[in-house]
Amino acid sequence: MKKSLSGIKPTGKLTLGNYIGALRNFPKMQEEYENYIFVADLHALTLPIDPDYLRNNTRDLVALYLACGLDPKKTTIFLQSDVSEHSELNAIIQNYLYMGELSRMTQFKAKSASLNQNAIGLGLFAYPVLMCADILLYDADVVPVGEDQKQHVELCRDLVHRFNTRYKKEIFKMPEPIVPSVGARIMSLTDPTKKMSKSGEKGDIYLLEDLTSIRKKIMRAETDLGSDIYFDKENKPGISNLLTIYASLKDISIKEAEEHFKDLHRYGDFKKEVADVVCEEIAKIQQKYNEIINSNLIDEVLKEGKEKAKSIAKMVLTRVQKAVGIYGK
Ligand code: AQP
Repeated sequence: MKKSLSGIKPTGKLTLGNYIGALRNFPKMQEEYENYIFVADLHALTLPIDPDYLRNNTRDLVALYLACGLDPKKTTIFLQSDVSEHSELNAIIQNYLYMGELSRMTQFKAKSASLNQNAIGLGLFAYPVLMCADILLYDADVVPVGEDQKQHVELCRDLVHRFNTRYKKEIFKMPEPIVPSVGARIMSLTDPTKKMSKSGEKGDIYLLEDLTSIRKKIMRAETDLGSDIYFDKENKPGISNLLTIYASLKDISIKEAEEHFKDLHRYGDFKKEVADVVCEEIAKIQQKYNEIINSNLIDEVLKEGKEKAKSIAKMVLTRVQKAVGIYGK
């Protein structure tokens, strides 16, 4: 059976963007793939974060994984920090990636732009190295991600090619990014030229947000002055973003969504229908989340996930250690 692996950083409250671009697609993978989903808590340390906030977000994220349909019998759910092999593999593969290519990563450039240039953490710069370790430790065939993470998976592919060529053997499996055809980049509702992000502001919709507040944000979403509803990212970024959200949640194409709204000429009516679909989906998630968040299920799932993940990760790490010449392996 082919393997799929993905994860999310517990850096803040999960957004509708995280859900549509990534989380919503995770349970689909468990039907066809041996599925590994982790909480990227070491990655969460790449920018300053309050310890209690990180701990709470971690628990929330596991509860949301379960509430969104991940079944621990079909998916190995675990914490990155629980499997020390991630850090051990990171220490080896960092020698096969170059500072030039890491400094060209779009996410690094975006996240470091607003920082004091003399105090950019090494972890932020080296983020994609650890991400390569995450992927390669489980021999993942596919990695479902939103558009912003695709570049990191491409870098991982370069590393695999470089490493396997150097050791003249298939030490690492070549991973493939899976990016949703609709909804790979959901934008902020107040500024549809910016990505909706956990660390964003009032234009973002959170999975655990009050439904009335979500509805208000959608009704106030930034749009153009026209009245026709069609997809045009350049001239109608706000309408295009709402159409994308609608199409993703309805599992239809953008064309089908345009067709659905073609006779509607009032943005207010359009927004109301989008808000209905979003609130209906989020209400279901919140109901399940509330059942899970205070139960023992979270720790049980993580304990079992840790054991399963560790057994695979150990095997792959040993294979790599042998290949590079670590004594006694
Ligand atoms: N706006 C988005 N639209 C579609 N997909 C998105 N993803 C994130 N934002 C959007 C996808 O969600 C997954 C988890 O992301 P992550 O936690 O690894 O970090 P990120 O990509 O940096 O996401 P955020 O929400 O923007 O986090 P912060 O604010 O902490 O940096 C990934 O698959 C990502 O593509």
